Amino acid sequence: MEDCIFCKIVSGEIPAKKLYEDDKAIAFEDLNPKAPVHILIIPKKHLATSLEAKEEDKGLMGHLFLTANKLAQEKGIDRSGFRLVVNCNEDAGQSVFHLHFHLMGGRFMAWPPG
Ligand code: DGP
Repeated sequence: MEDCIFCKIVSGEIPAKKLYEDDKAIAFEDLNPKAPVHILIIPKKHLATSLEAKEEDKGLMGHLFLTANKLAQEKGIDRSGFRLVVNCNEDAGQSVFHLHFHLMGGRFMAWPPG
């Protein structure tokens, strides 16, 4: 989608520190990390928010989840623990309107989140 930062990362127009890529998804380091490990996992397909995921995207959603698990294991934060966050719309603080999972770990995280 035109004017979407994450679509531009998918196309290679904007550089990113990519950690994973396949035909459906990519993962890259967050530009402003909030934890020692802070990775964004995104579908290549443009979905502005998690609310746009439809029945046909069920497999894709599962794929993003399993990709997060794989990266958590690769980064060695699977045993210590990690958080997967999807911010949806304004109150949650979503700032980039292309669906993304934040994979965060490597430090203790308080609950509830602020
Ligand atoms: P959210 O607030 O949930 O929409 O998170 C958006 C995240 O995207 C935020 O943690 C910063 C990150 N981000 C924004 N622009 C870029 C970029 O151009 N490159 C990378 N790697 N991350 C970005």
